[in-house]
Amino acid sequence: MATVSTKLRDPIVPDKREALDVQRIRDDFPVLKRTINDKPLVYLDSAATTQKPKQVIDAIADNYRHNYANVHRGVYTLSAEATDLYEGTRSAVATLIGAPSTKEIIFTRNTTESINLVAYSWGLSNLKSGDEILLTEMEHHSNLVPWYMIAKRTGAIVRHMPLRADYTLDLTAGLDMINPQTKIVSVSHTSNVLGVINPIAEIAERARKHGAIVVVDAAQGVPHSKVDVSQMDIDFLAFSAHKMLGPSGVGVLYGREELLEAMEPFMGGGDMISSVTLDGATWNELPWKFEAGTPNIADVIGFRAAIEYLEKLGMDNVRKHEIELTEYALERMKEVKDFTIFGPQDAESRAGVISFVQEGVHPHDLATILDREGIAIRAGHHCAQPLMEILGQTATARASFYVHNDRHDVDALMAGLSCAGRFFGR
Ligand code: 7TS
Repeated sequence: MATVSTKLRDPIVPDKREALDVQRIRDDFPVLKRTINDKPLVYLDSAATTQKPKQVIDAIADNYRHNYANVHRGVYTLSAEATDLYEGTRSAVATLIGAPSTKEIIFTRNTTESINLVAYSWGLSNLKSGDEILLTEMEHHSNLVPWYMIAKRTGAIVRHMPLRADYTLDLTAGLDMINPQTKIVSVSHTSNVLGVINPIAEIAERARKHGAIVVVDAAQGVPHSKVDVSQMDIDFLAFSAHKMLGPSGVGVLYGREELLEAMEPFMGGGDMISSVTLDGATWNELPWKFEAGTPNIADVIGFRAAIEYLEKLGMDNVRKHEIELTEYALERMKEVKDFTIFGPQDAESRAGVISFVQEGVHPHDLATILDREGIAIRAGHHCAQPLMEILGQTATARASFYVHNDRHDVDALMAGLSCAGRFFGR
């Protein structure tokens, strides 16, 4: 059962040079007042999903309390209010990612559904036997499996850009794999295991020369830095609200308008039609053509509060804060004996997600021991089994940072690691 601690950590005197005032941010997250096993919660699993600030929790509750009704249907006041709030989030998303039009923003359930939408809707109509789908060796299963499924149905071939020994993408070899047969290049913005940030604009430029479309899995990108679809010149971008302080059950697909116009709907039902007769149906305008059925109304509305929260902090400050913290963590991790970090060692060129193994300690055992200390990290294959095979691991431990983490959390992790080391006689 949850317990609430009254005094959790020493007050920090905010340092003017630091990008974020973490102490103030922490006050916004009710869950951070919890203890786990009588220890203050140290949450280091934001790459899996983020905790929610009270602004987001309140926005969702407010909608249910005051403005909840179905959207796009009713002429009555409550439905008009809910529709305005729902569509307001769409505008906020378009602004956040530099999309020219709200027609290009489709709400889905998550990144996974967004990628499936592109795979099924664009892929099934445009791919034929012998066409190539180019991915990378560092993808999450949600940017692998949908393409395997579509390749099976169309006869297209899936290829993977390789990694270099330093775990970054081998861009020279990767770009050479783009050829006239390549119809889709689908790449993660940031690896959820390695923390590698990929050179999307360069990949997109080469893909465009060969007429391939570019899909970006930005599940770990949009939450942590300024991501602009126009600057990267890409066709599709997928991400999830729950990894950026927003609610679970809301995802985004950005799609270039002319491509979305030409695509068939992914799912059929209410709201996505213009008219239906006994003989067939015609489709609604963008973006609603791709939003069949009653959407996740209150959570989409709550997502806006998350975007506003991040924008108030400033995405550049969010990124800077994560670099500072990652630099500190990488430095401190050098103290640990027989310790391997999978990913670049330079904080400036990577994200704040650090995968590691400690020799002689299974990652799951490590995560269990850390949990006893109130520290939440992820252990497992992180839904990237092909990458695990390349790393020669069945699992890694992984700590990931967000806006409410500070050096105290890294220090707690390091104390936990040495405690685990002692436990396993290292
Ligand atoms: N792509 C990447 C790069 C991810 O990190 C994840 C989730 C997804 C896609 C899928 O997102 P979803 O919202 O559709 O589930 N990554 C993780 C993780 O690293 N641990 O748990 C989920």
